[in-house]
Amino acid sequence: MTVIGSVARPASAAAIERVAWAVDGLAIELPSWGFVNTGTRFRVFPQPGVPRTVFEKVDDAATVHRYTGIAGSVALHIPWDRVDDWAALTAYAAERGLRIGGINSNTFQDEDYKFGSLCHPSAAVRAKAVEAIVACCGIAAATGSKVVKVWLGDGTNYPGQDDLRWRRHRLVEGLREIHPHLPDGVRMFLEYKLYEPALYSTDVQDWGQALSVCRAVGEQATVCVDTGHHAMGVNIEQIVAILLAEGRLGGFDLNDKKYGDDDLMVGSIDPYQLFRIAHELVNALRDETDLVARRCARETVYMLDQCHNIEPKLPAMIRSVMNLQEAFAKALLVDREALLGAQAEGDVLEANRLLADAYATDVRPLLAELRTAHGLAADPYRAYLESGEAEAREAARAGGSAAGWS
Ligand code: RM4
Ligand code: MN
Repeated sequence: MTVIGSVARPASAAAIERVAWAVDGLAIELPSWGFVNTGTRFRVFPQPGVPRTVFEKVDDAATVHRYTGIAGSVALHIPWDRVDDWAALTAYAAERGLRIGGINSNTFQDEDYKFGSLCHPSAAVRAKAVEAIVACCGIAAATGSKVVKVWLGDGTNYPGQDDLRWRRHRLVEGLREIHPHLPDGVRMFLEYKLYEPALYSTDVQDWGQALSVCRAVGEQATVCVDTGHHAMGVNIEQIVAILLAEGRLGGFDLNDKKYGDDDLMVGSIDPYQLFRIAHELVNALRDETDLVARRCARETVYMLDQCHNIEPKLPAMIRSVMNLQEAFAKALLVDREALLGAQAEGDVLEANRLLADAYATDVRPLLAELRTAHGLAADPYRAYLESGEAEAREAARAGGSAAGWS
């Protein structure tokens, strides 16, 4: 019911039907590392109740899924989440309604990787990095994961430090070695980031570099868009549109930022940008004339890659899932027929109004009704806060050492 003043009226059935996909089709992946203690280089503020093991990370992800109903997979980071028995971890997740999502490789926290991993001048270090990512392919096979994610900290800090062109050759060569190890049906995601930890040049710096590398590497290589990994002012939705057109958008690492790679809750700083990104995805899903983009949009993975440094982590994850649902619900409300008409006629203002109006719609009552119809709490965030689960989680996890990024 939509409550306006004291008058309650049912939300229109047509509107509910249009946004239903945000509750029964959209799938969000949660990052195991989003539940652990994180901070900035200045300080990590530990929180009570933080997971101590990968099993407890899975428990937290399962809790977010239980409240939201659409967060049914959890991504792992290797070696942070390494276990001896992958079948047991996969079964543990499945008992809690979760699949194992992307296997994120980590070739940035070892002493040997000081000057890079796949792009390192030393062939021995490059071989070690290849082996680490090939091991992630094995973990994908053992857990039923469909994605091996490669994000590299590789780059240089000073002009002249290394040969930029040869670093690129080494990158392509390394990924080509890895590609045949991807199990059937598993894609490699190559994630770009403009800078950091390298401060002068980064080897996979932007979407164009990532796309051209993927093309050179093989059919299963696709680009991952981390929304926090762009320079200020970059038109991310256009990047998304281009990657969809090329059939090479693999997935997202979702978060929001004000300045750098801030890893704030998705949709918390610029919800209009998130809506514009969602619009490109929904537009591709509806486009019967561009089958490459449509198929790519269907397979796109929506993972959260966030750090909750000062805010409580589970409520922040729940809120993030809800922010995404709202962005997609608004995008689903865009009248595509009318938009195509306005575009064909060159009616700039009407085309823009159609987007702006959809964005301005308050979709929260529609989503609340849909959630209730699916047996979920109308407001998962409030429901979690009132459930007492946060307190129980803290009490159950007193003692031991909380997990972090190691
Ligand atoms: C990087 C990048 C990766 C994430 C690591 C922890 O900046 O966003 O996706 O796995 O951080
Ligand atoms: Mn990321």
